[in-house]
Amino acid sequence: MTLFTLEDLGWSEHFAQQISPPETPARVSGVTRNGITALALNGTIALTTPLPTGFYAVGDWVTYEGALVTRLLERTTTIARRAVGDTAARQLIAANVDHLAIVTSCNADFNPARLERYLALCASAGARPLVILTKADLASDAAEPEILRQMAETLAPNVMAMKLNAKDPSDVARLAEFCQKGQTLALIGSSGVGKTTLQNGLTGLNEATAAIRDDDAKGRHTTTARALRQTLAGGWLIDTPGIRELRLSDAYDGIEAVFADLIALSHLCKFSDCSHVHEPGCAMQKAVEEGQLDPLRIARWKKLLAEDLENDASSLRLQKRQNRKGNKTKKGKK
Ligand SMILES: Nc1nc2c(ncn2[C@@H]2O[C@H](COP(=O)(O)OP(=O)(O)OP(=O)(O)O)[C@@H](O)[C@H]2O)c(=O)[nH]1
Ligand SMILES: [Mg+2]
Repeated sequence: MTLFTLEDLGWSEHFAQQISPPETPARVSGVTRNGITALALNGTIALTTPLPTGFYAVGDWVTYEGALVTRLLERTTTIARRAVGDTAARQLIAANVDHLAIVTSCNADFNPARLERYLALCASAGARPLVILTKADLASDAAEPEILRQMAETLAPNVMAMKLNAKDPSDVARLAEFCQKGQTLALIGSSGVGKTTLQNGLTGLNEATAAIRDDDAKGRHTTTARALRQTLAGGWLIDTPGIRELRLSDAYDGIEAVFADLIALSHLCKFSDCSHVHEPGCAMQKAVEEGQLDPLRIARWKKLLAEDLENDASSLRLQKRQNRKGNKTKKGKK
């Protein structure tokens, strides 16, 4: 019995041109250390992989034969971050996502620097960003959610921000247009902001959610695995575990896209190597003086650029270390 068509699963020309008969595609719906689950035309299948499973992301398209993955198809978008710990490795979060919903709540979680970081990740992945401000119903000042929503829309070009109550079905229905047939929406953000609450509203599932802690309003990291689920609107949703601290990986393009306003201003500075601190003729300082630009935005941009440089340096160090190890192994074999 056929449960899905490839189009139902989000298949498109981009993937069709990568395979030829008799290859059979399936879409990755879950990844564990030991294997992956995928959605095929007749339902969910368990697959083993020739590569470590960390090479696959929820949302990926693969081809398979029997119970073995034969090929990973080139992605349209890759949502990835720098792995936790002292490593330059990239950790995959999701793949082939059309819209990335950056979820934050109208409480202490709202933080422009954090949102810019997520927006840079989204831009470097090539996905379309959405900022979702949950818990609008809990705001102590009724005007605050709208103020935060408008602020979120100023943090990068072409960002749409929505404020809502994730527990209210009519509010959640506003997100259905981003996860209709063939469309994939991923939810990302800190723990406790309401990602799974949104997922449950959009899919009709009843996955565990948990109240945030009373003392610091932080979440309890209730969701522990990424999963691809079908929405009531006929599309796909990827819920993800809460992120403690997002570190960007290889995100220079994304940072440039988010801070396009500052880059445009920097071209107007008198000196091409202006540091935007004290030089005469600095267009950024002028914009600050005229009240057109928040000086904190400049500071946040510089911080992300510095972090990106440091990431490049540590990736290079990692690469060199791996090359040295490789050379030693080769020598040992002689
Ligand atoms: N009043 C209200 N409560 C909400 C809203 N969104 C989420 N909550 C509550 O906030 C708590 C955390 O929600 P979850 O959906 O578990 O959060 P999460 O982002 O999935 O958290 P992790 O899985 O830990 O990453 C739950 O008690 C939800 O009921 C909202 O918009 N309004
Ligand atoms: Mg959750």
